[in-house]
Amino acid sequence: MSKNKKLKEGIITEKIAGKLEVYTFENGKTYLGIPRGKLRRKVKTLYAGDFVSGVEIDENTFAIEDVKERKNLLIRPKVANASKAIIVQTLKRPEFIPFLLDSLLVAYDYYGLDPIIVFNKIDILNEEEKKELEKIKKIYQDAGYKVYLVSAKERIGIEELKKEFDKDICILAGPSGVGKSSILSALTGLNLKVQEVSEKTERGRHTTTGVKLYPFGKNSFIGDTPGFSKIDVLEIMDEKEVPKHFREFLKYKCPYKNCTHIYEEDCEVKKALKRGEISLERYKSYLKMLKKNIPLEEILKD
Ligand SMILES: Nc1nc2c(ncn2[C@@H]2O[C@H](COP(=O)(O)OP(=O)(O)OP(=O)(O)O)[C@@H](O)[C@H]2O)c(=O)[nH]1
Ligand SMILES: [Mg+2]
Ligand SMILES: [Zn+2]
Repeated sequence: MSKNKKLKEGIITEKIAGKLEVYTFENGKTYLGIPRGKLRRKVKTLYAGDFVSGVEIDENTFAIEDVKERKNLLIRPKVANASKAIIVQTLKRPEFIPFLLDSLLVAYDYYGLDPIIVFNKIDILNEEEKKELEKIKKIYQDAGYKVYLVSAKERIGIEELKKEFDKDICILAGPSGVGKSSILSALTGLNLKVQEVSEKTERGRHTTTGVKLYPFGKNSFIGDTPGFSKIDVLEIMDEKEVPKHFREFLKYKCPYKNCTHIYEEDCEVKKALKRGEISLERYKSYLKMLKKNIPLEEILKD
């Protein structure tokens, strides 16, 4: 690096086919980022969300000299240093899958992100479905999570949701077709690419193909991310970690230090489950995450 050039601070906002986009904080300009050989030997790969420093080579190119140590690196979606995850779901189109939401809540909590739940597309629900969604909302609120019901299309609840994007990097995550890009467009006024959910399968079409961070407010970013429909928490953490990230379990003190809340007698979580204080659906997700093929009746007996 030439000695007379001052290092500039920036952040990787996008990575497409190995090409990095760098946003510089000084002037909010974006460049094609080229990591120096020295840096490439230090860290194998850079991801969206990585804080970097380097020099402007020309109007379009930025040589990346260094990268800050990461606070975290999510696998799904692949993004570094996120502080908050806004998990987007729909009751229908596509159909709500509690197990996926529950797995995401565990995974993001484990990474130290603050997970928030958003149900989008409330404009397409009939009265009965609205009631069903209210019940689901209550389950998650009682478990200890914030839940928003919104419509990106009708701009319902978007202003309230805006207040949640108050950290340096907030990401929108969830299955394909739930409206992550649509919510981002509604929040920012940008016009991102969106696509109809398939009528036949009721699934999204994976319209967003990579993570992209958009500047939002003062030095904060919202990440649009590709949809995904599977996550295995045991690929991320040890099975002993899983119960620590079911927020409603933490309210109960079991007599055993590392209670699995499955096999132990006198388990306070199981007692709460029997009393109806913990949702059966959530507990079913817990067993499934741990790949325990135990029928609920077995747990609830006596
Ligand atoms: N009725 C209704 N449709 C919506 C709403 N939000 C999004 N959509 C539609 O849902 C479809 C999918 O929206 P996207 O924003 O592309 O969904 P996505 O989550 O970004 O999907 P991927 O990029 O594939 O992960 C589009 O046809 C949107 O117009 C909403 O609030 N109401
Ligand atoms: Mg999208
Ligand atoms: Zn227990």
